[in-house]
Amino acid sequence: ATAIHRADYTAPAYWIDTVELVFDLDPAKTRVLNKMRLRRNGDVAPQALRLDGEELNLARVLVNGQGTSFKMDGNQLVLENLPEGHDAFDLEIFTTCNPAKNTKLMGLYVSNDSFFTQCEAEGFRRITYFLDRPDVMASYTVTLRADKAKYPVLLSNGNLVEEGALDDGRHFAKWVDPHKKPCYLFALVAGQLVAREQRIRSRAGKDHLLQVFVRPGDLDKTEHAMNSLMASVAWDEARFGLPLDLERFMIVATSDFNMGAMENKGLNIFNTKYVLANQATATDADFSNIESVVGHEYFHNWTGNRVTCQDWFQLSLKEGLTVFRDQEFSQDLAGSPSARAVKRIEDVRVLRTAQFPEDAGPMAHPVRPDSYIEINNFYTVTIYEKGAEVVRMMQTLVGRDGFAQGMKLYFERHDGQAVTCDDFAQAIADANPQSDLARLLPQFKRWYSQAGTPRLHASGQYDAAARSYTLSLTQSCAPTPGQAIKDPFVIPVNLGLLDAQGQALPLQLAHWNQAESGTRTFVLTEASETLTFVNVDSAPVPSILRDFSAPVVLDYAYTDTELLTLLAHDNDPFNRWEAGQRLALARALKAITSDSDLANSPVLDEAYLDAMRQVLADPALDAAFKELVLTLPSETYLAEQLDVVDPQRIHAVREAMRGQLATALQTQWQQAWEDNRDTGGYQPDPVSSGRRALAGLALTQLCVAARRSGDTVWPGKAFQRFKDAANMTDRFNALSALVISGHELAAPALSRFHALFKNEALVIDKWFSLQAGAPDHGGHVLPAVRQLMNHPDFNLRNPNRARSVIFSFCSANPGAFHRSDAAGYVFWADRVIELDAINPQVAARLARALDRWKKLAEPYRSAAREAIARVAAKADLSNDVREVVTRALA
Ligand code: HT7
Ligand code: ZN
Repeated sequence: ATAIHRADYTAPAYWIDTVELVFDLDPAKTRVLNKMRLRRNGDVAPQALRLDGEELNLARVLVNGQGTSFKMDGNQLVLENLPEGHDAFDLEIFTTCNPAKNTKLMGLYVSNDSFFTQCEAEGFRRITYFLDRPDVMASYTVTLRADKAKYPVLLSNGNLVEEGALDDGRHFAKWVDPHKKPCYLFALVAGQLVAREQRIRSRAGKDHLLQVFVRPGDLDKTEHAMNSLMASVAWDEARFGLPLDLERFMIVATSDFNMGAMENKGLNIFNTKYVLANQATATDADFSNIESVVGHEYFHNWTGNRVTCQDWFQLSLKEGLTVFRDQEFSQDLAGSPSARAVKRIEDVRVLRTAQFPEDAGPMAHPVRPDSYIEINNFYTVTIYEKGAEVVRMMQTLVGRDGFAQGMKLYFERHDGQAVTCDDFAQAIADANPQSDLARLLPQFKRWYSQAGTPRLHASGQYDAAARSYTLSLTQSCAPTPGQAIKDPFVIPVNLGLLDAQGQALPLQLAHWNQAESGTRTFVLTEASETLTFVNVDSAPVPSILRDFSAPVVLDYAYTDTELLTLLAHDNDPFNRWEAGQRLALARALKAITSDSDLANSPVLDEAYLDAMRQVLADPALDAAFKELVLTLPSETYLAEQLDVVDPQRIHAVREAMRGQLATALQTQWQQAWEDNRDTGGYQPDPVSSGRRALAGLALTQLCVAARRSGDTVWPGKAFQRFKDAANMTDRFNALSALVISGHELAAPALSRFHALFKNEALVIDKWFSLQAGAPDHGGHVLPAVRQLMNHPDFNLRNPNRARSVIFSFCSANPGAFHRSDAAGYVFWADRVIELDAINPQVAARLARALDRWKKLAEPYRSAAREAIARVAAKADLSNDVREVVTRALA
């Protein structure tokens, strides 16, 4: 396989204006008649038409109704004798494909006896021969024909213009999409489905039909998705003035899906995980994920669909921007400043535990990559989450209103076009000509071109005599593959100063004539800069990077006293939480890098424990925030702070910290449990879900403490709670408390849970995942995982199920996966190879579990390299897996 380079982009040699597709749907042999109207692109030198196709049987090619000569060049159909000149001509292609055999879940496939499509990024070529690239936008008319009893519902993009009966029990439906679109946004669905429907009227007075399609029996789990969709429509109109541009907007759920969801124009296709929820089967986290994924896909209707990407290197143009929009949507819906901060902390946690490692590993790439072998490997946390941070920094630099103006200009300029990240940044800057963004745009765009996480080193100096405070800021960024040297980034630094008692200090730079209160944004552009504040009455505690104003690692040698002040008093909730994490991190790192005996030398000291007691007991703090502060940094996050990683030591230290926190704060945990155990009638709002989260953590900690002391009361209470719980969040939290604390009641609770929910696939995924992700006691998890794979409910072909067992173990359970006997890595290699033959996209994601192998201590490092090399030695690997393992070994 060869790499594709961004610099090689050329415009298409032909345009496709209209596409008429007729599908005769049959699982084993679907016939596809594709009639296109094309014309040459006059801006490009005359050349042959090369159409992409994959796993298709070609039966007929006609040009203007006549047979024509053609040749195959690899997967491309090449037509050389096309009409000359610039007149449009008709091209008709007839192919067949086999959806029932399509285990890759790209193109047209069968799931639970229904037909679905997935065309992004390059799936349309598995349906028909086409110019499968995002800058070719066409008008689509689609006719679906199928057996009426088996496939009563026939859906495609746009408006239903005709339907009726055919011979032999078949029927048809004809759909016309009023909007031009790239083929990656094409979709069809056919099957036995039922819909929740809602009619809405927009602010502009237009009527729309919203529909959520699911399998019969699941309708009672669609209310939250529908509410989320209605909220999304209202939010995009209110915040950005972007209305729904379709008469009908449909969401369809399928249980076989490679990712979370897909924004096909007017016909979003979703993984069931991000649609189906009721209080008995879904947790608060599920409810919240559904809200953001429904929002995300809906927001693509403008950012991605109305304005799309020129080429796949621009993927973050739509994904980073749309993640930013869904994050803002969830924050706006959350309401209170504290609930907004909780959402921000959760988003930053994802960035730091998944994206920072990616940026430091073999797959590091800029937000706008320069090359790829397999585009499916670039649907990454860098494109999505770091891309969203880049958009967020733009908003910080131009202000919220300025950003809305920028969005308006972006759509005025580019509606209906396929554009680049430069076009987006230019529009935001041009709408704000006086802003720092406009002034610094070329330098700011280094965030798009340079990979790696910058480090921001800060140090402060207080001069009591001069009443001045100097803050020195220095930035650096380590080399990443193919980029040895980095130029300085534009880093917006949100800053506040506190006095030793935690009171906010006014900010006044030497050249300002008056002081400012609160948070100020300072824009760092040089490798090193100094800020000198005057009229500072006492030595300040700096609160740097408030609200995480840039995706960087902040390096400041905080003392414990400073951190305790920030934790107790900072009025930026993000930095309050951050101070607690830094306190825990310092203790964890000290214990990990020492060879102390954890049984005899406690990791946590009284100062830390007391600070946590105060947080737990503070009536002014929301439960959700307390839960975040009391949750220790993850093992993955701890590993990222170290040059050499011993996963077993990290696991042991974190478990010791958890145990100590459990025992030392028992009274406060009990109080937290009593105060929050009953949240009344179930509502998935931020306040009550925060209370359930804290009650859940308290119960786990009480069971952990009980395990240490031999007490049986709390495990008994957890078991009772597990049986009596009125919603899945409480039930699952109680079950997790038993599993995490390793209590013997976990086993009967797990079998009861399975029996109760055996017909609920998404709940059974949780059951698998909890066991595969459980803390390892004496190496028991890997054998348990092997047993789970033999369970009758396990199915490697179903991505959700594969993820619930294999990924939960290999990617989310480092303490169990990294075994000194290498058995975890052997298991990983076997599964990557096995999955690759079924679904390369899913296999390639699993292959990334060992991205950071070079940091591992021996014997892990050598064993991991051997496992990766074994995968790489396999001759017939997919491009997807080949690219990941080759980069890992480089
Ligand atoms: N834009 C969607 C991407 C996606 C996808 C990509 C590759 C293979 C399967 C896929 N399913 C969905 C998802 C999104 O970001 O909204
Ligand atoms: Zn997206």
